[in-house]
Amino acid sequence: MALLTPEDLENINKQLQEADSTVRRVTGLDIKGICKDFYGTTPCCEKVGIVPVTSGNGIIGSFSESLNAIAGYFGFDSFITDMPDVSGYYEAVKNGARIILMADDNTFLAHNLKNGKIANNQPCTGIIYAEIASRYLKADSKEVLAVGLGKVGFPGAAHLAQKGFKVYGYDADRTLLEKSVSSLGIIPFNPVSPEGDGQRKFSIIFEATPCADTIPESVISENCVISTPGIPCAISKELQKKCGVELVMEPLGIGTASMLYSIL
Ligand code: NAI
Ligand code: PYL
Ligand code: MG
Repeated sequence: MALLTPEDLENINKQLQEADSTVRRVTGLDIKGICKDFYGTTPCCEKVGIVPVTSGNGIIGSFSESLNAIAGYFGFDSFITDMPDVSGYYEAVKNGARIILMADDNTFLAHNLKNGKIANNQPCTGIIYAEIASRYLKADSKEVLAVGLGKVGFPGAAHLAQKGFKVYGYDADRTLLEKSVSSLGIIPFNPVSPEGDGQRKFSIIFEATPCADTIPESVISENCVISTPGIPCAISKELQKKCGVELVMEPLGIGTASMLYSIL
């Protein structure tokens, strides 16, 4: 998994507020509104315990603090444990946590101890970014381009296909692309060197890769939305400006909101 850095998480509240206003402009609802509508849940009085984890590459500076800020932003009462790992888990439960948030290098989970529901960040992130893309008010068709069909991208692309979108997709890994074609009915489309029926432009693009500049100008239609959890960003700031792209991109909060709302 591509790991976050403290730099990615700088000014997380500001990043979240900016993402929220873009999501509102693009869909007519804010992130909270989309989560409520999509999962049919609302936070009530669930206390969230955030447990730092030292295994593998260890603690990421600002990770737990960012989760604490994000939980608060979405209306949850949260705290970070003093101790990490197993001792931290024990501390969280002893201090009344009903939801646990914790991540090692492979898995970032949210576990609701009251109802037993558990969420994984990767599918929750893919699904909510795809859901945001699917709600684009100015979309010119039900065609969407999905680039990156890995642990975040595949569930997002599956969600779009399941919602009735015609999904054009690409992954640099041929096996993953073939799996998406056979199991989701995705139409192969390499944005960088398209084959077959020539160049297409999209007003909805969903991207989930760990690479920069994966979306070339040639596939971006006027008033396009790019909904992308992928870090670094799929397009440069210059291209975003030049093409008037509505960019939904934020490093941690939208996916975490999706996890929390999904387990209420
Ligand atoms: P993954 O490694 O499972 O999938 C990434 C996929 O992108 C791979 O299948 C790879 O073949 C493909 N890929 C790489 N370069 C490509 C290119 N130029 N064109 C097409 N496909 C390309 O990774 P995962 O877990 O799906 O994460 C994807 C990205 O999302 C990472 O940058 C990760 O850090 C980020 N992420 C962001 C979150 C957020 O809240 N913003 C949450 C979780 C992950
Ligand atoms: C959850 C993110 C989204 C992108 N990459 C994922 C990542 O960075 N995972 C690692 C999280 C490790 C957290 C560390 C801590 O500070 O507790 N163990
Ligand atoms: Mg990217």
